[in-house]
Amino acid sequence: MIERLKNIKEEVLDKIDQATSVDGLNGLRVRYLGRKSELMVLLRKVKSLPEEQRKEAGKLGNDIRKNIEDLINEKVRSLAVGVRDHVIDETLPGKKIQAGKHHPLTLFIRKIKDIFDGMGFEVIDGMEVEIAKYNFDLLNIPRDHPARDHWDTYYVTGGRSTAKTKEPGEQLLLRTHTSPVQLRSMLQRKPPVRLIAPGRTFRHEATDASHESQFYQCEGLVIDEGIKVTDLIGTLKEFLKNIFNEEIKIRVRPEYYPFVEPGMDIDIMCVLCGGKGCSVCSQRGWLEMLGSGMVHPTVLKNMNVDPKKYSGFAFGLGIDRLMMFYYGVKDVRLSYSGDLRFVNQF
Ligand code: FA5
Repeated sequence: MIERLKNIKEEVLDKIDQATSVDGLNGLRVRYLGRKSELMVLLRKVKSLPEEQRKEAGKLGNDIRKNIEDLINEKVRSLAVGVRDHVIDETLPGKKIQAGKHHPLTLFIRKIKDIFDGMGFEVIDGMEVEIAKYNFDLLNIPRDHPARDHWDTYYVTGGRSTAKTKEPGEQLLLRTHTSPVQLRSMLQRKPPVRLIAPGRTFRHEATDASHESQFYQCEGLVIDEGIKVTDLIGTLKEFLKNIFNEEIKIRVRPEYYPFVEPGMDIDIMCVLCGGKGCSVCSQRGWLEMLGSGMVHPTVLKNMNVDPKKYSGFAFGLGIDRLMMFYYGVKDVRLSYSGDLRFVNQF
């Protein structure tokens, strides 16, 4: 019996080695370990062997059975992994790869930068966490000035500021507009300057189709000898013509901003409704697009620029609203919804 058991072992090890499929291995399992298999029949006969052979044959038979079982299981596992990792079924349809998309605001800001770059403007960055001195005081809006009400401000307590010049007791805030960049840019420059600074701004206000509590502005600043209001209007018209590839109807309204004199708001005729009135323009037919004006002499002095020699204009363009016009987006809040169905359209 011992000889036969050893033969069975050799035979089955050979077959396991040659097996190439899980089905084949399961067949070997039935053939060599099944109730009616030769090995099992021999094992059942062990108890009738003479005493001196019984122990050796019983141990050998059980070891062989366990060995066969382990080897079959191991090979089944390795074949299954092989199927998962290495075998390619070329007839299966390919997996769809989700390509990333740029947000429409990113695309639009790039377009704005390109156009101003082409018009000879420098493009600079500002800080989102500012100090009150640059967001308000040096822009001719001292503490207690009623104009501060126009900008519903998120003040920041604790935390670290990106504003390196923070002095003790200085109030930190999320900038309410990009205008502080005017002052900061002039810390390192002398006229003539021609620059834009696109970036995020924050206001604590109720949201609707054209108002968000975070939105993008693009500050513009030009300072040189003999700069006039007509330069401001001409620059903005040229910019809009470049964006839309056509002449865009604008209207200029006097507006008060403490850091410019005279100050004005510039509206664009709503291209979504053709001036008839819709939800985006609040039924007015016009959409307020930017604030602007001639830099106030006090602000020029705060920039260390001599107002007797130089003059300048500044503007703060609402990027989100212009982007809405450009792409035909009806609600500014979609930009910040995180909804990929929105982003995937651009
Ligand atoms: C200002 O913020 C001034 N700093 C602009 C300025 C710069 C004036 C330089 C003079 C000289 P205003 O609050 O009007 O102005 O905002 C400017 C533009 O930002 C608006 O015309 C509008 O297009 C956009 N804007 C304002 N509030 C929101 C908002 N809640 N959501 C989306 N866009 C907004």
